[in-house]
Amino acid sequence: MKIKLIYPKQVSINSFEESGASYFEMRRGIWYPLLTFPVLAAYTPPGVEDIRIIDEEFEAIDFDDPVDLVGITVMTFLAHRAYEIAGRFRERGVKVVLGGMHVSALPEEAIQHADAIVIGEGEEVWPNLIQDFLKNELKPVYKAPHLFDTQKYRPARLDLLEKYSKADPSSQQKGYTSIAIFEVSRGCPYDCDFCAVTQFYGKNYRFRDIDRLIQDVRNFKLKFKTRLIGFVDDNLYGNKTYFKELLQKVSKLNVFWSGQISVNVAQNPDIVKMMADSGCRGMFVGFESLSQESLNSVNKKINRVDQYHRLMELFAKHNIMLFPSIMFGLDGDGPGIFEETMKFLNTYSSIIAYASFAILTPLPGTRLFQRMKAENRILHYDWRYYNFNNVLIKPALMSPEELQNGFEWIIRNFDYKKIFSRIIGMMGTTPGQISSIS
Ligand code: B12
Ligand code: SF4
Repeated sequence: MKIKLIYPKQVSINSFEESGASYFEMRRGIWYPLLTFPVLAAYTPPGVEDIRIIDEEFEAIDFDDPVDLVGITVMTFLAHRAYEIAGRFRERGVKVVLGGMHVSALPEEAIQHADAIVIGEGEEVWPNLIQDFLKNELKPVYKAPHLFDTQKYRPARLDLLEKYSKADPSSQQKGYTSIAIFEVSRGCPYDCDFCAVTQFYGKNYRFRDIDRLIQDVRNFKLKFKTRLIGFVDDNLYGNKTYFKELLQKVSKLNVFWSGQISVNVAQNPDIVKMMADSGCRGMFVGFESLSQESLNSVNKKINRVDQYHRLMELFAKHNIMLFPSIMFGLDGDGPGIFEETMKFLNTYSSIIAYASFAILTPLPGTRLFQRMKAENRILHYDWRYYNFNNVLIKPALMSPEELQNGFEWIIRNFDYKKIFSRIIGMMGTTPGQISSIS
């Protein structure tokens, strides 16, 4: 049996992409992959001789390739392309399975484009789905019976992505800068209105057995000769005790690492120091807004604007670079928010490796979506625009044009040119050294 697992390509719909080109290239190009398919592949039962991952960003899909089953992951803004791909395979009788957050949020929509859909996490239903397929008894809907028990986590098949890994991270060659990504936990104890994570993975923070995780990293390090790793967790700071134990064990690995964390880590300077000591070189942090009123309006309760400077200073002290994530168009945002944000970022530009800017987007399945729909504020429902670059909600304190223009202004004027050198610098090493194991 031959299976293809496909990440659809982003077909952009941003009016100003040309002028903000470097920004969009950065957003797509240099990063790491999604762990979705390496994880799923680890749960594929015997009987499947050939399983391949195709990332359409890097490789054209061969629709004529003889294949028995196609799996596609669907993010909201990629749904249009995902359905197109599904349609092309189904035209010639190939069975297609769709999964991912968008499918779980809107199963009735997704099922129209697939032979089977998976609602929720895939680990437990995927083996059953394959068995059913082999018996010619594929069902239309597979729903995860409960949240996955992360203690049963299997090492992800990162080897399937090796073909897309850049030999030299600084080269212009297409591919992921690093495929050394790991998952420590699922879920988030917080519940921000705009976020799909808590709705999908639950408020219950579930974590992996740390020793097994450490073993996975060790094995990877030996096989792929790299010291640069990333954790894709939404919030590594979901459980303080667990996080401390993780840091203690990671510190023995002799790696450089990055991940995502919530602002409230600033309340605990000892932990920030431990992060640095264990090899942390960069963190993606959900600041979201410089307006407390805006943060409150989306239930981002853990963020306190008066802690932002403290966090910046702490990270600077420990030489941890920041990847702040900022959103515009929240209900407390007036036209002055763009300059205010730029001023804040410029104050700390020496420790900012990259900033991710977004326009508040009502992802289906979130509370924000329900509320905005009820208030009749959603401007349209074409998912192709749901890529965080377009105005989709009538803003409360400015016009949609002011919001779009302000967003474009900050992207054009924030300095992205030195990003790569900053990131390499952040790792305290040069590209050649990154791939040399110690
Ligand atoms: C790592 C990550 C990134 C990385 C890498 C992304 C990439 N290469 O595309 C970076 C930082 C670059 C990134 C960027 C963005 N991301 Co992102 N990202 C993630 C993150 C944190 C982890 C993804 C991951 O590996 N998860 C672990 C895997 C195992 O979980 P999973 O994908 O959900 O898969 C499981 C199930 O869903 C299911 N499943 C999924 N697909 C399929 C398919 C089949 C066939 C089957 C059977 C099962 C199945 O089975 C899997 C195992 O249980 C997620 C949040 C999250 N926790 O998932 C957000 C997330 C996926 N990102 C999101 C978004 C919106 C973006 C951006 C648009 C953000 C922005 N403002 O620009 C950009 C767009 C990037 C792009 N591709 O153009 C949203 C998507 C929401 C949605 N409804 O579509 C998420 C969910 C975060 C959120 N806050 O809501 N991202
Ligand atoms: S803290 Fe981050 S991951 Fe957690 S619910 Fe809020 S936005 Fe989502």
